[in-house]
Amino acid sequence: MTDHLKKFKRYTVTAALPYANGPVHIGHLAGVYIPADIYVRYLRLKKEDVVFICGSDEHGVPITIKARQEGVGPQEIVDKYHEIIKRSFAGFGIGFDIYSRTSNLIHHETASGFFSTLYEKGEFVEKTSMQLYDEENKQFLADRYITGTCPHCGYDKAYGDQCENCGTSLSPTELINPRSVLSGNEPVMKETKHWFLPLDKYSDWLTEWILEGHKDDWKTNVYGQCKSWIDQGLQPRAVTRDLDWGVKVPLDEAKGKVLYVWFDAPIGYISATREWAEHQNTLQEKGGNDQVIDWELYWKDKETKLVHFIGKDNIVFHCIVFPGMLRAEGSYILPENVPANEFLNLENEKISTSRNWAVWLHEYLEEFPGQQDVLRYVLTANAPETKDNDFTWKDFQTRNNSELVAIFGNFVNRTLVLAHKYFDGKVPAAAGLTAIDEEVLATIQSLPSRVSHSLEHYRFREALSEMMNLARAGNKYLTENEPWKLIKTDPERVKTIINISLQVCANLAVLSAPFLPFSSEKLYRMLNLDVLPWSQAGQPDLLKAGHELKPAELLFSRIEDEAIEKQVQKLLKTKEANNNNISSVNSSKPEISYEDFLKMDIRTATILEAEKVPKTKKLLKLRIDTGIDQRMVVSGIAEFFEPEDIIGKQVSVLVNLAPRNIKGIESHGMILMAEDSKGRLFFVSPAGKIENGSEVK
Ligand code: B3M
Ligand code: ZN
Repeated sequence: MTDHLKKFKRYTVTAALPYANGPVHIGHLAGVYIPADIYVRYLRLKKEDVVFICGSDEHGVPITIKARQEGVGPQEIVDKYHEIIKRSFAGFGIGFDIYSRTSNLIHHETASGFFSTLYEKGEFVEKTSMQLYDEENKQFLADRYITGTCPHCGYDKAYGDQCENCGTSLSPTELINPRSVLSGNEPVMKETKHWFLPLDKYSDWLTEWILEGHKDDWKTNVYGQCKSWIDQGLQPRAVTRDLDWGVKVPLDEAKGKVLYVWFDAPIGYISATREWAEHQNTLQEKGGNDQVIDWELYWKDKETKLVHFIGKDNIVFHCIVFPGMLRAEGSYILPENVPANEFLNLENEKISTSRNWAVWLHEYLEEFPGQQDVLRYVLTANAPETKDNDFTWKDFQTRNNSELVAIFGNFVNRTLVLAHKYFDGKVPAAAGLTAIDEEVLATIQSLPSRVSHSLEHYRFREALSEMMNLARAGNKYLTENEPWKLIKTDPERVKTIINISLQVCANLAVLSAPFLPFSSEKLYRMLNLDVLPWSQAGQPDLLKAGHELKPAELLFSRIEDEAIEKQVQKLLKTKEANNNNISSVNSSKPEISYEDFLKMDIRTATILEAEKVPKTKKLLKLRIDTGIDQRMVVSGIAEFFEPEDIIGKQVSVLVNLAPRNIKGIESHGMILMAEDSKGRLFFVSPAGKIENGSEVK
């Protein structure tokens, strides 16, 4: 049965645990945390029993790499970013019940216990395999610790697991010229033992559970990825790693090994739930309450609906691997839905932490104080729900000024101001409803179920736009009825108009709460109302006649061009810095003109004879055919090449270099060589046989 139709007793909602190796940005918010927060706020308003779980993912290789880069230990890194991330989420009102961390003891115990259970049940297969090893550092190398040239696009800083230039997933052995990040040496192969979860065994079950069972209720992007993984044939997955940072593998024979971060991280949801329950129970005890929260109900009871909010790069782990683990364990429920989003780009470019191409949440909070809802709104209105989407500062400004300010804010403000002006801040009574009034009341009544329907199907953009339809309807109602004119001729009628407008405001306070919690709270305050449950939405009399209102406050304020320009400039600076970086890395020499370049006459030539220059280690004396002539060249390549090996080789030669006397031999030109970072030399040879004397230009 699809998840939208089933009735559940309680909800466990998780949001992906961000890696604590950097701050969080708008891509995180748009992809995961805002939709999750909207969903949870909605459930809470419906008075559902829900726990909202998140925390920092503090293990894994990227963290150890970041620590190396910054010259500190991994613990220092995670301590720093855990705090920054936690504060950013709180700043945007993401209302987790707990924001935990996987370095907590309770997590280590839970994850290691989970592994032991599976181990004892015989759910793993053990395999020894050959893995890349750095002999100098005496350490097996995680994929991220190996760099080399991408076989697909030629990018020379590809990682062992992925090329960040062309996006292809790689395995370290595919890299051309692989190097250890630790020592710069070429890694060697060494035998190591690991434990694998045999996902191939779960293929039939996954087909039935996802491909048949969730065809209609999982998002097409999620379903599609699952299908393609399953169709490709699932392979056993290693759940352990040779690494010294993480949850230790609880086996004597596994010294120096930790659980793979993708094994321990999702268990982090469970550990965090346990931690939350323990904490709640302590609070309750202190308060003399003996009602005990049982964390297991949130993970093991069939009447609990488990929903994972994630980004699209996490789909396989949440839909295939983690469910496989839960099933292997046997006592857990499975996710009912995994509403993953696609990616958000920034000004038409992929958001990138390493290139600093992002809008960082902690910076936004400082630069746009009190404007959290604006970003929440824009990121929801433009959420990458079905495809990648783009965030631009221009669009941010437009949506604020012409939607939040001009429609929602303007309507609420006019209503409140008029209520104070004409009726002394007391809700006037409505009487003698006209067709126009009935129409607005019908909108009020019909919207909650529409918003609910969209939210329950994880269509947050649609839900937001439905909510805004109410503001739009209110705005239009006010504009068309012009109470500011009618007040002179028909003050009775104005009472009804303001009453109905106020009812729209009250309904907006309820409906906007999941999306714009800060503004909704403000609105409740102006209306002098306590927060209402979702079940009250849709009613035409949330405010009784005579009810006293509080003074009007501005809900939203215009964002001016200067503020936007400042952000655009900031991004331009980033771009400049990135470009400078590239040129300083790539070239250590001053710029030359094209004319300078044209002065060099470089030709293809063939080595005819080669011999060592006596009493030198490095020099070879070469006779070459340049196509123009035959001549002698002395070249410092003797450490890398045996004379007999290079005879007949085609090379490139700078032929118009002024003759130089080297060790008593006149050298007429220079053989071009490429030198790698280890100082090894390679000929720069034409890719195919070509006549001597061909110009290289
Ligand atoms: N930390 C990956 C990510 O941030 C990972 C998510 C874990 S969720 C259990 O994309
Ligand atoms: Zn590539």
